[in-house]
Amino acid sequence: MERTFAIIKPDAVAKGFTGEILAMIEKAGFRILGLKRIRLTRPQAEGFYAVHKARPFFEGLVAFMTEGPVVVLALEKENAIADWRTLMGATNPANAAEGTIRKRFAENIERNACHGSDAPETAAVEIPFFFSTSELL
Ligand code: FUP
Repeated sequence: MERTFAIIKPDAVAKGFTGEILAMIEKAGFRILGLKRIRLTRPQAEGFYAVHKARPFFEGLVAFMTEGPVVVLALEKENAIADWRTLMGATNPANAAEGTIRKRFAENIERNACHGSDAPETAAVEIPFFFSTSELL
């Protein structure tokens, strides 16, 4: 079993896609270990995306991620990291495959509906960023 970290981003939450995305997650065989609906603070968003700090899109990304509530999730499944990235689709929804979350729900490369860890080392940092061990059931 592998764990990954996911976010349903402010665009998708605001447009009322939380339920449909959670249904896609469960239908794809992920077990939801942890789930909360929160609004990221600026320090949280800056810390979470620290790896992108030097990128030109950083400020816009932080502004977007703090504009409204998100749903943070810890997911478990065999091959969870790769399978969740497949279900999300390409970062830019213009390149995302049919049936993926980003193809269905994302607006553009920035307002792209969801996040997923890109490697085991990333998941190992991102899950504890939002969940304590006792919140993972
Ligand atoms: P992903 O792993 O698919 O979420 O994509 P990246 O780690 O490459 O990018 C993280 C986030 O930065 C994206 F979800 C959206 C944002 N981003 C932009 O806003 N513009 C870009 O050109 C690239 C990424």
